Amino acid sequence: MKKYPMESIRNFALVGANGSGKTSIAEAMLFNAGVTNRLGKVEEGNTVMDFDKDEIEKKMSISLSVANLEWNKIKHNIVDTPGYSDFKGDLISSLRAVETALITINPVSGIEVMTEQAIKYADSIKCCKAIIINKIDKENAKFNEIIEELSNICEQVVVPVLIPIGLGDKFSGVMNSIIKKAYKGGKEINIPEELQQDVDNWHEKVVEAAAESDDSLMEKYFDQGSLSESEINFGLKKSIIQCNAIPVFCCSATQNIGVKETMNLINHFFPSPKDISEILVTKNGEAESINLGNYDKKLGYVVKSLSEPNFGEIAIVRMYANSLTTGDEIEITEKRAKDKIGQIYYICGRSREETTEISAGDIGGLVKLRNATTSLSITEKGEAIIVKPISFPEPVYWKTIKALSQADEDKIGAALSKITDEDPTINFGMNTETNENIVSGQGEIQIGIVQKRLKNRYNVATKLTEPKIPYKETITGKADAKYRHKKQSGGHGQYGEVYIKISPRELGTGFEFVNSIVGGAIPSKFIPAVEKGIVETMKNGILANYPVVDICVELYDGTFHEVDSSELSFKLAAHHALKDGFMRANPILLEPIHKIQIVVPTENMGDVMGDISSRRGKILGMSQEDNKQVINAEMPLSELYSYHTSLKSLTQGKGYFTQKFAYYQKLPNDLAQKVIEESKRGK
Ligand SMILES: Nc1nc2c(ncn2[C@@H]2O[C@H](COP(=O)(O)OP(=O)(O)O)[C@@H](O)[C@H]2O)c(=O)[nH]1
Ligand SMILES: [Mg+2]
Repeated sequence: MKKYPMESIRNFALVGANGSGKTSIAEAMLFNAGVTNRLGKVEEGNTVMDFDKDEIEKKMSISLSVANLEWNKIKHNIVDTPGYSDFKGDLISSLRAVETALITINPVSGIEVMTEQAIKYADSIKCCKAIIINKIDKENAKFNEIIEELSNICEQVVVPVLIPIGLGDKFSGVMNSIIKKAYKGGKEINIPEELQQDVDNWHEKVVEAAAESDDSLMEKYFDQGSLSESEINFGLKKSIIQCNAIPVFCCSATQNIGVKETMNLINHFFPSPKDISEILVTKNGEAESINLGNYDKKLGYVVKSLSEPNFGEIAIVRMYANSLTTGDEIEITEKRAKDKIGQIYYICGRSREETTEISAGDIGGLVKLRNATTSLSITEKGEAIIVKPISFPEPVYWKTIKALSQADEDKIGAALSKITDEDPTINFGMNTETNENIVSGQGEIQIGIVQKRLKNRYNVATKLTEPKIPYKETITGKADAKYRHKKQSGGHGQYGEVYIKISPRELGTGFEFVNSIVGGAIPSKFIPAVEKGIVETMKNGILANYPVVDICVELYDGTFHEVDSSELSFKLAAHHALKDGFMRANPILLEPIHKIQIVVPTENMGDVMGDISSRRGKILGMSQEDNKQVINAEMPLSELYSYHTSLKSLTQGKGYFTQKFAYYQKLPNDLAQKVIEESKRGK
């Protein structure tokens, strides 16, 4: 397999909304480069990138995949990503592995949620951007309107460099605004008269963007009103690399119009790994930037790890500095764990080609590594560097997961830990308060796929149910209580008596035990048993079997018996005294409240606000951002569990939210009554 120097590599990720044609564009590129000899179709399930069984069945990408091709001596590493917000973990991960985000737009639906999120994530890690407006052959496709919309939402200057000749069924070719030339069927043609003005206008824009990248170009542009072709090329590329300009292309992936011209422009204008030598890292926990040119250790990043029985275990890796070779010893920074490099491959969809190294700047696959899982960094021992760190979003969707057959219950943990290794946005763990296994993530589709994979890969059938709420119990009043535990059964008896005062503490401050016994009313050796009796009773709950929190128990008196008193007797006395006193001290249930931030299109505001209040939510503030509203609110967890589904349906999929636990608060009496009754029934 051929090795490419850094300057001959272009790494880019196809990102953007579902159905905008990312997989189809990759397919057309691979076909044009001769990697495939026919143009696969997503609907027919024969594309290079959507090779997974679930992807073929659903006719959409659900996991990122990579492919490579050579175009005019330049190697393109293409990362195709899923466009559903449920899989935004893959979007985030892919952008950390490439120099350029190629954001795909469907010109009929315009700027969608995932388009904006892709732009935002790319900006947050200073990933260069380019945009491709696909599906120009579709009825009602727009171009100029999309450019205008993009100019409004992007911080950078948006410069159309490939402009469509005709829209919808009249789409027949493209024009290059840099060199002012038109192409149809791969051949140069004259620019159609009616489009001459457009090309001239866009050309002006390109020249301005190029001039702005460099002082000397700017001067020349002011003096002479124009720049030479090589100056434009130099300036525009610099602007793109500095994240000051976003070039826009257009195409029809399925008709393969504009794709070759796009590939030419990728060669010319996308940065090579050599062009971006400064990258952000954290080293020993501190944020810093390093210059890869001077960095003499191995540095890489695991874009995605896959463990599919039919496909094997493979980690897709982007090398940033130096090359990885078979036999190398590496360290996975986040786990501080060692691994040894075995076989190395270049990956193209489902197929692989064996090689001996992944050189700096390139992307390849490593097999049988134990620790190299999605989003982790590869370093040398003791380096402790994390590449382009970014946090993955908190879950917005939760389910309790249970094996259908009790025998499989033990298998769930190991199988899920493999599945969650592939996607850091999926979480799995036991909620020790409710004793349930909870799987959580970014949405229904993602968790549905998890369930499917458990069945297909590990043969574990499961059921998903709504998780229980981890309520807690506390009191709002004070009470005095005493209890004498006395038992005489033949020989040795049991005896212990305690007097306690219980009072509420501020929420969140925990439990306090005060021993104010004086004069040996209870011998000190039995005091720990009293506290233990209290703590155990609190753990199991009194009102409705939820743990008791934030109370103070003062042990102030008691009696004992020389022979019959024992630790057990005092534990039992404490248990009964607490139960009795607690019920007389105005017990209440507490429920978890989460802070949420919701982003919705302005036209859905009314419905969304109504829904928040019907979910006992509280609005904390609102602000307008472009054509959207950002709502800060609080919502009880019991209502949050179903919120993802509801918000999606209220906003036709356009609304989204993030959330975080905030605090516990009193559950209203009517609801508390229901919970108490349910708990009694469950007993
Ligand atoms: N008419 C037309 N359809 C397209 C084009 N590109 C993709 N499609 C279709 O749009 C659908 C979604 O495409 P896909 O590549 O899966 O989009 P992705 O979700 O962004 O990967 C598929 O049915 C494609 O055949 C295009 O340029 N023109
Ligand atoms: Mg796709």
